[in-house]
Amino acid sequence: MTQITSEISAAFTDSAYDGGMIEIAVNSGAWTRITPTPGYNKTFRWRAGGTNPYTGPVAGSPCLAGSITTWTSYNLDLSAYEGSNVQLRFRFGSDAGSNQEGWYVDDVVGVGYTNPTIEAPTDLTVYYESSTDELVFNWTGTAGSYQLLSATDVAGPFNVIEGTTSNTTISIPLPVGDELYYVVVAVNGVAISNPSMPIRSNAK
Ligand SMILES: [Ca+2]
Repeated sequence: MTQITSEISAAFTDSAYDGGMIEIAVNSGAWTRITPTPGYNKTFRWRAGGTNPYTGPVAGSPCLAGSITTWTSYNLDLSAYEGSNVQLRFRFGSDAGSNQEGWYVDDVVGVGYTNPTIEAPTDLTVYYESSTDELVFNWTGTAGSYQLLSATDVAGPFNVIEGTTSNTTISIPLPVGDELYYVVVAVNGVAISNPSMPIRSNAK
């Protein structure tokens, strides 16, 4: 959802001095412009006009600009990026002259996709290694990354990250204070599996 009020050219009605655009980076690559539906309504002015932004990095780029003063929905079709990790950013370009209200973006939601199902780790065990004064956790799983989480109650919430590993084992210092409960979750990007069965361990 977007609203915008920004400076446009009176003489060149397809052109803007200030405006917004959406960019995407695929698998941590370079930022490139992506076009929503409905599309951009103006182009950053670059052909003429004193100090206006014809030398800027967004020169000639399509943009949202002018006066869009009711909340308006824009859609981005991301189907071409299926299987990739993508980041989106909302980029505003402005010249040094007249300033107006600017660009508002709200209620950004992703729809129509499913996170990959990640198998929960199993067979979580723990023992105390006296030589290092550590708790050593082991589990079974096929994911590429795991987090060990703790809670003070067996029912959770398990919201303390004790460690992250690409292995199926991790060691942490024996905690001081109350004994804690632990679970392991498998992690893939922003997706997280269900937790393993919780396990309790001692503290000193
Ligand atoms: Ca301006």
